[in-house]
Amino acid sequence: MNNISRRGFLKGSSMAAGTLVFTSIVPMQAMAKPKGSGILTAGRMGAMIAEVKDGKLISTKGALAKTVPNSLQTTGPDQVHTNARIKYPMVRKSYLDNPTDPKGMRGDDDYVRVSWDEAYKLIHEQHMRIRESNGPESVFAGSYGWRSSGVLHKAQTLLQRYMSMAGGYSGHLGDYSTGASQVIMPHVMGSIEVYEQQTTHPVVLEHSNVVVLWGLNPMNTLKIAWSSTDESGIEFFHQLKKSGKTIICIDPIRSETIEFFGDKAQWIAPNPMTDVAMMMGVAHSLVSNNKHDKAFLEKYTTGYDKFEAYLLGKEDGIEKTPEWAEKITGVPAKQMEVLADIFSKNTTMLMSGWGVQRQQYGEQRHWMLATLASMLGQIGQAGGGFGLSYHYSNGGNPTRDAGVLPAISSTPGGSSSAGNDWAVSGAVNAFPVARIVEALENPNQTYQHNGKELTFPDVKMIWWAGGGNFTHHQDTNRLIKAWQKPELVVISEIYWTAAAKHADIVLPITTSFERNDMTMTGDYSNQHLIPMKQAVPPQGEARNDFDVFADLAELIKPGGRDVYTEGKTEMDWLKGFYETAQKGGRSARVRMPNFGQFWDANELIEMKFNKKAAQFVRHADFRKDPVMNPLGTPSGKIEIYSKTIEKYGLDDCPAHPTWLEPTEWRGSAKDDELQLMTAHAAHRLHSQFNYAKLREEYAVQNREPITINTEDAKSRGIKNGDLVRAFNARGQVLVGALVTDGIKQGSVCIHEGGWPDLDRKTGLCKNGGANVLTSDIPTSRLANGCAGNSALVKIEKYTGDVPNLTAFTPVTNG
Ligand SMILES: Nc1nc2c(c(=O)[nH]1)N[C@H]1C(S)=C(S)[C@@H](COP(=O)(O)OP(=O)(O)OC[C@H]3O[C@@H](n4cnc5c(=O)[nH]c(N)nc54)[C@H](O)[C@@H]3O)O[C@H]1N2
Ligand SMILES: Nc1nc2c(c(=O)[nH]1)N[C@H]1C(S)=C(S)[C@@H](COP(=O)(O)OP(=O)(O)OC[C@H]3O[C@@H](n4cnc5c(=O)[nH]c(N)nc54)[C@H](O)[C@@H]3O)O[C@H]1N2
Ligand SMILES: [Mo]
Repeated sequence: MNNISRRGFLKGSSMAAGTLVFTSIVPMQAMAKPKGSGILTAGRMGAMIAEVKDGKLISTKGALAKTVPNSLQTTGPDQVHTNARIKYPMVRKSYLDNPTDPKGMRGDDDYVRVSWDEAYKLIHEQHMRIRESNGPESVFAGSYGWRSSGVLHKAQTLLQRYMSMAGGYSGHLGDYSTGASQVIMPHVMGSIEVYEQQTTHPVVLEHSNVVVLWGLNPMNTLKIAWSSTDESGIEFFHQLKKSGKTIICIDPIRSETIEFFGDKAQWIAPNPMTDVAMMMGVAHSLVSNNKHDKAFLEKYTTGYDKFEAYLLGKEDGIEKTPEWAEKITGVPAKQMEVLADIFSKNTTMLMSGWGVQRQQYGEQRHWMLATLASMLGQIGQAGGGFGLSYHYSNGGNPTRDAGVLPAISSTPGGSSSAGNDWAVSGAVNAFPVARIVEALENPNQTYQHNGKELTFPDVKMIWWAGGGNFTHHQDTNRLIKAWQKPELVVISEIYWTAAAKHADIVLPITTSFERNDMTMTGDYSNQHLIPMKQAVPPQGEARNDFDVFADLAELIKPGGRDVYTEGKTEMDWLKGFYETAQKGGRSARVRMPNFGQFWDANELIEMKFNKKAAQFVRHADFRKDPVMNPLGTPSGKIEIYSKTIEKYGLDDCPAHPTWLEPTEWRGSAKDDELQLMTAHAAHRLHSQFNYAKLREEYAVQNREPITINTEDAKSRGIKNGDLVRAFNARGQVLVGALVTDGIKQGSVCIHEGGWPDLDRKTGLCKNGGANVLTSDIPTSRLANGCAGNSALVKIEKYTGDVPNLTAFTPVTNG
């Protein structure tokens, strides 16, 4: 299935860097000594030094020099030694009693400890029974999530590798992060934009006069990267702060980033979900003052005339003036006029994050941003235009000349012609990842996706490895109901998460500190190659995902293990990956030491800076010559009006950027409802580390905090530090009040990622999991993206008995 891979862009971006001609003697690439002494390893949060004493991991610290500390780098000991870990394979009691017709509810049963062999046997028998009677489509292995980094121990890929040997599976399309934008942007720009190299940091620092942070919080979100952070992004924003440039932050919350900029930036707080109206207010002001770049629009875009007719009210009778936008956004009209003036007079870089598109009608946000940038005429110009990945994986850090690591593939041998007689088959069906509950509720039903009619599979078995679907998915209570539908749910996990507590079979998995692996840093930069060395032995009976699936492959048919592992051990695989990187590096004049030398040195490799790549300007080629370098859209130009989308005939995604009034937003709020935002947390990676000591940095009375505007708190008799009940028709959560003027009145925020901890009697989530309250709607039928940032809630001071938190209590031998 054509799934967008987060690592797919690596190929493209290293090409963009250009390859130098191999000339004379190539010097050995620098091996860099990490800071401090200990074992060099890495995670999403960067290179780390691990300290071990008496067989225990006692500390992890960042291994690269930095200006701003990264709290997530300290979580190693908690990750390994927390009481929340799964120690042995466990089976839900009623399931073990009768696997073909179990009694009871998932999430409401005891667990029984079993041996690994018993667990394997049970899984194998039931998996094969379900597969034989219902076909490969009935087995969902689309298992999404932020499993630990590394090129070998990739939980989802390893699961798919096993499922492909078993005859195929149902998978997923897209992701939760950019579901809307990665589908709309190819129609508009011919590329997904969200996972692509940005105009570089040095170019922005040299050429941009105005930098706009339109809904991004990089000081939080750059603490991690998909592979591992190269830590350049936070340094870039540090330099930007000192640069004296005009910095404008548009966010309903005075985020950590806005706090960080202090008086060096201006904060504008629109109502959540209204950015399209705000951009239209700015666009209208450009047109009425004749400041839009007509030559650019003519040469590089198509359909602007239709959009302008809409903007000026010729289509629907409503002129999208700044005054019109003020009523929707709560931003003064004058301010939008000032922005139009500033943007058009200066080299302006419009950066945008992704929270704005994780909302109902999320497709419109970046389409309108690209339209506004087109009207400013600076796309493809040094320091101008727009960028959708400055807040993520260090977009903008120049791409290095590098030896790049490959990774294990989802089918043995890398393709279906693997030279063995196994029926190797990939995903036989795939649905948009955030539609999982809709899929469970509507087996064999058709639905619209990106102009196609697709059919949901009839899912009978689910295996989740390396994802936290009970925290990441919207409307937890609806999920719990739908979760009862399959005949078997298997979870491979490190911790007793809510998902594990709602599974039939639970398998204990190692953390990345308990195995050997490797990673690049930076996603776009390939700045370093880091050994991820094992620091401590596997804890309890935990096993590596790799070994679990290799064992199960042997049960499919004798010899299966060798097909799965290709006859290689962990270290054999790593040596092979390294040698591929080494070989690839040679063509870019990068020389790397031999594997043994590299591995023993306990040092990382810093790849070679490329001056040309450091001057990369996104869409510069297109700007230079749009005929020779057309965009990948049907017209080859930026499509402000899309005839393709017109043909789809969707009410919820018209053919040009449109202000569509959401179902749940401030404008539809009744009584004293408030709009809920669910931004990503500073001291967590989604649900990961929610149990860790870092919790003390943010928890209020040991619950997730809810950020409430001072006026909204006052009118409800809520004080800072109070326990609060937040609720709507979908559910209720217990949270702790953080009262501040740093959030737009009428809005509250509970960060995504708090582990659901539902009280069985009252249904109250005792930990404050945001998704208990969010609505499980698609962004639109174009992209079917996650719209977790769209919900109304009420809040009140909590006066009932205070329940004990059980979110992190492990299930013990029942
Ligand atoms: N309301 C709302 N909801 C959201 C969002 C939002 O903004 N608002 N954001 C969405 C976004 S962008 C995303 S990406 C998702 C994130 O959702 P996920 O990526 O699912 O979240 P994580 O908490 O990172 O889950 C990773 C899980 O994998 C486990 N794990 C780690 N390493 C390994 C391993 O090696 N093997 C195995 N088997 N397991 C491992 C961890 O213990 C953890 O439980 O959430 C989405 N949900
Ligand atoms: N520390 C940490 N870093 C992470 C993650 C994490 O969980 N923790 N998750 C990673 C992942 S998977 C992803 S996808 C990215 C997420 O990156 P994003 O999706 O960009 O992150 P969010 O925190 O959801 O939103 C960014 C900012 O947008 C603001 N915002 C929300 N709604 C609106 C709106 O309607 N209008 C405007 N103007 N602003 C709005 C929020 O207040 C927030 O400050 O981050 C990655 N980095
Ligand atoms: Mo994400």
